[in-house]
Amino acid sequence: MEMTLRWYGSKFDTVTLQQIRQIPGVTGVITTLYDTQPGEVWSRERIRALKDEVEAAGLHIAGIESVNIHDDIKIGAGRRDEYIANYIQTLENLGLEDIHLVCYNFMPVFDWTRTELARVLPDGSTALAYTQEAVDALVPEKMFESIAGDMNGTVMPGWEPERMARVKELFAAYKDVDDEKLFANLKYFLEAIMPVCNKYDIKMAIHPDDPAWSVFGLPRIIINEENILRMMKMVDDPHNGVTFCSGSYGTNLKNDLPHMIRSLKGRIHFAHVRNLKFHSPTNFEEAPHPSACGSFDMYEIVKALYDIGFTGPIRPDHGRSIWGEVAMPGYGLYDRALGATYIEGLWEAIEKSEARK
Ligand code: DNO
Repeated sequence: MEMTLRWYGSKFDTVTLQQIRQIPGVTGVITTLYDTQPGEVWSRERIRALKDEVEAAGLHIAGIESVNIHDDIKIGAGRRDEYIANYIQTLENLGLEDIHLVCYNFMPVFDWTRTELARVLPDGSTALAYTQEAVDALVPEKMFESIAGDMNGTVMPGWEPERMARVKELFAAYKDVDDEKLFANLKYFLEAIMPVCNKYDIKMAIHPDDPAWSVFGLPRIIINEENILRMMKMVDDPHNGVTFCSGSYGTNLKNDLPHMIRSLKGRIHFAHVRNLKFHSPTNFEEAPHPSACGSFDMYEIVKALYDIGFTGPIRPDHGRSIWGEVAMPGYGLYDRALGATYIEGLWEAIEKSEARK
């Protein structure tokens, strides 16, 4: 595995490449062109400039998170073929710049959903949190408004204000899309892009829906082992793979995370490793990474990744806000840095004990 950190680019991130470079063991960043819109072609020049900036700081681009998918592709209407052609062009440009991993999601309307961005924990730190009760009490148009005050002036992924202003319109556009239609549209998209992925060895890594169930009645398909295996089979190409995100699949306590990892051997291209603490099955917060702080056995998760021979990038996922840091919720420096070294510690211990057997 390679330890990495997500970085949104110097214009958008409160964390610098120089800071990331000083986290022990971190050699790469997972980044994006954050100011591009879904459906747009990423130019080679902009990709190269991003690459040069990262490399000048002594790091490298380990992958892209995300190249977002235009809603027309998910809905299967409008200008979908044009947007798929643009996506293919972006993949080609990434391939030509020697970038071989792309994380994306296929969630309708909202990307990840949290109902609190700054829940105060007993130690005084704050974390992102979710309760189903809070979602049930909201109309979708108010979702953004209800959390916008805690964004610390940042633009959060999937929660861009321009997008949120169109929520009503987007809901209407998805009204005939159910799970089956969404699966079919995903298949159509994947079949179209596999040739360029094969040509440039680009691993596509779909991010799970977070939380891993339907919100506001919208279809959500990347939620459990059965669906993800169905997706792998429907376009059976090693470049059609997944981002294994423990914090997203883990929202549904029925998901056996180590078991899922083992069943996806060879198809996990990227891993997001984080812990959650549950107060009830529908009320949880994003806990510090160590097992002792949350509900997951992080050793078992990392061990499963080790056992399947995972060699891709891992990143610690959302961190709490600690030590007075003001950053994009979930994406500050300090708690993610602690997460990175903790995961590295687990990995080293597993590697050495396995070698001594
Ligand atoms: C949230 C992230 C998601 C993820 C996208 C991938 O922090 O995990 O926004 O990047 O769903 O496309």
